[in-house]
Amino acid sequence: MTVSDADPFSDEVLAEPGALHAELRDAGPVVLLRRYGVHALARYEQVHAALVDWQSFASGAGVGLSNFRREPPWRPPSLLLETDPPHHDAPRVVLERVLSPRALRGLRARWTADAHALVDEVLQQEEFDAVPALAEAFPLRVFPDAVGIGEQGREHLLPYGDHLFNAFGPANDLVARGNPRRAERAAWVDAQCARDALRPGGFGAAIWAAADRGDITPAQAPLVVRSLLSAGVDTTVQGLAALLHAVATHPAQWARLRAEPGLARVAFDEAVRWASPVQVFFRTATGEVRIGGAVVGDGEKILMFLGAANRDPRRWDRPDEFDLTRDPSGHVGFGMGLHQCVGQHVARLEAEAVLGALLERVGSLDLAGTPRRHLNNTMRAWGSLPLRVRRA
Ligand code: OVV
Repeated sequence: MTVSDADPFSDEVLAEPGALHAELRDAGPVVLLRRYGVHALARYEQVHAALVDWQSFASGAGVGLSNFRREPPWRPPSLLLETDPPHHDAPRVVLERVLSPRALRGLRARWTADAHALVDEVLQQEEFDAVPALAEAFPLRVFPDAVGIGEQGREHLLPYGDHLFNAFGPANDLVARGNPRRAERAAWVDAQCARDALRPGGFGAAIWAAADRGDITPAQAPLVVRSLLSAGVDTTVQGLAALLHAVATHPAQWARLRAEPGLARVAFDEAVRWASPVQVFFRTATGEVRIGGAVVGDGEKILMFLGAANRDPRRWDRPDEFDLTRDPSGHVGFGMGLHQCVGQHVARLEAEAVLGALLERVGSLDLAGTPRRHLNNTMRAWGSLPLRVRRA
């Protein structure tokens, strides 16, 4: 089996992972990362195959580097992300219903109006940093209200998510920096998940209503709410940031969108493919698992490079181009199979609202300075994205 001494979680690789991704894809269908003692998949074919084979590639021992069979998780495991069938299924069905396109219908008009209001505020200036001003501001304006949590303490949401996504990786500096406040932030998040903390009419209340019907137990309900607060903020922030970066650096694609605003949804999915805001997740082998002629032993961790799969030239033509004429469906930026992102309709609705409002108001947009990465062990993120806009 091919072996690599590379560290995918070093600052250098996190900032610019493309070269390592190409190296790992070309090295073979599976590569042993000696530094961490894990097997890595970087080609689309093997990443896709692992994602859809939950029997061989389990999530129940955690989807980070840490193996819950050998060390205790830093927080009670997610009932969605860090479980396998059959335990996974009841919470999944409940959340699928709560976040279904049908259940979201009532939000579209309000979120579109909210996006227009935000974009009008932001466009008071010709230059602004699109990370705080749009990518963070919009999800924070609409999503906590949609879940139904209180106003106090919302500043914990982004750092909680940032630490959570760091904690899927190795215990490096990024994790160490989040550790001092992680208990405080986790306690705040957990408190928001209680029945009494959640306003009627929101996603949180809908989850508790499912517990009242017996679809999940009352003990499961707060953990399902926690999944919304864990997975629903940083991911949409960075999905939006990826989309804004993509259109700001591809003027021809922006012009195409202006001519055909109905392409907004494709633009978001192509941005998720192109940038892969969630770069990696792990699985754990259940028994001996064959991958491309190699055998991975029982209980061993397997690192899936979603971002590398989404740019694998074996699967995509001109993979490094952000191109609205391609069909990005089949990308693994939302995962695939049983655990595929349950919140993707929420993410798409947010992105459509923001991009739609921008397309109505903005003639051209360009980078106004050098964008800055925000390093995270799991997410490919922007910390700053200076934009210059001209109104339509
Ligand atoms: C996909 C994802 C990321 C982070 C947390 C969770 C899910 C969760 O279910 O808590």
